[in-house]
Amino acid sequence: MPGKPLRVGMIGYGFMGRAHSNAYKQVGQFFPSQHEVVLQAACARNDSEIKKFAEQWGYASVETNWRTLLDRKDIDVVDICVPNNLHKEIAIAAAAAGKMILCEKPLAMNVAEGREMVAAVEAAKVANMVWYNYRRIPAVSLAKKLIDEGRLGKIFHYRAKFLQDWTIKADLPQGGQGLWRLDVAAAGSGVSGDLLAHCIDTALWLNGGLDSLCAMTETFVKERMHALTGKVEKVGIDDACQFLGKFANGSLANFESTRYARGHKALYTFEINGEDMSLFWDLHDLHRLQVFDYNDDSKIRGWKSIHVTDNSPDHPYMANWWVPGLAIGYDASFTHQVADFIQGLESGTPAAPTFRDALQTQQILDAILESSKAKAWVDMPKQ
Ligand code: SOE
Repeated sequence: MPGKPLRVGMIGYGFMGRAHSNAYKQVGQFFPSQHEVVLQAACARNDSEIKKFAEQWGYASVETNWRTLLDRKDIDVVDICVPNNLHKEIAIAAAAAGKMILCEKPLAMNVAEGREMVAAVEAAKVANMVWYNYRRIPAVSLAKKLIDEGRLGKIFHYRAKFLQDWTIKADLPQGGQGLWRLDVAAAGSGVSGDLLAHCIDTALWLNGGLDSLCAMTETFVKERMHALTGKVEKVGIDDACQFLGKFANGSLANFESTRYARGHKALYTFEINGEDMSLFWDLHDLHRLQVFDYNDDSKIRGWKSIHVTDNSPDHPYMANWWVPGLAIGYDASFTHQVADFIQGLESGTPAAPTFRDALQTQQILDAILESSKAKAWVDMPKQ
């Protein structure tokens, strides 16, 4: 029997539009629920591109104006997959129209915008979530389980990096399709909001809140041609970013993100060192969690590599996939996020990160830019 329809209105059609659409298509097959996801409409200004996208992914209709999409009675949930400078306006209007909202990360351009978005979804009482997908890679979710079971003991260090190398060329333009991430007016920030935001979201989830930080950012290429104006313009984003900090649990934070690490495409890694156990995870080897357990018999003690593919409840999400030993990939993290969102609707306990949860990441992102500018430590607001 078909479930209750959850009719999606997708706004945007870039890389993330594809990642999310793929998740909507997969979720019902692997995570059956009382809901049935329906790809109802895809929306973008470019009529021919959005028609192509809708046809490829199976959306039933297209719109070229997001306000028209929000007016439609046959849309239950809006997916905001557009540059960061459009998140706030669309989210606030979507909340007013009573739509549920799934918003691409980071939540907003800055904390002030993020607060308005939180207020809007909470006043309208609409379900909401931000696409911080890496929490839902089974090996990362297993790390959460081990931490929650208290196996690490006191945590001393949390180290995370997200390294890429795709903007090294100085003649790469800023702005426009795909390259809006280099344009501060569209993105709000550079690698801090685009890459480090993922590391921060995972860290807050695994290790709790951050009390203070001291950051350094750098813009290596100071001017780039702007694809929309055709003029060479100042680059306003951070090309690289590092910060030290202290978590509320007393552990020390060491974070780095860059698009100038030649040879690295999407090297997201984190390592957590506790009194009894250390954990290490690497996106390039995403189905493995490296574990060092000091409580192991000393004769066989050492780093072990857990292949997180057992279809038992011990390995999060894996019971819904194939048979033990067979890995799933990056795309599955989005499928898990939709599955959890639906479960949140059905159980009444909203899936995280909600807009309010993601505001905490936004506060850290703002503090990074503030600290770097002032060359000073910044205290985070008490949560
Ligand atoms: C940038 O290249 C990017 O696509 C980010 O925008 C995504 O959030 C990240 O998951 C992968 O890299």
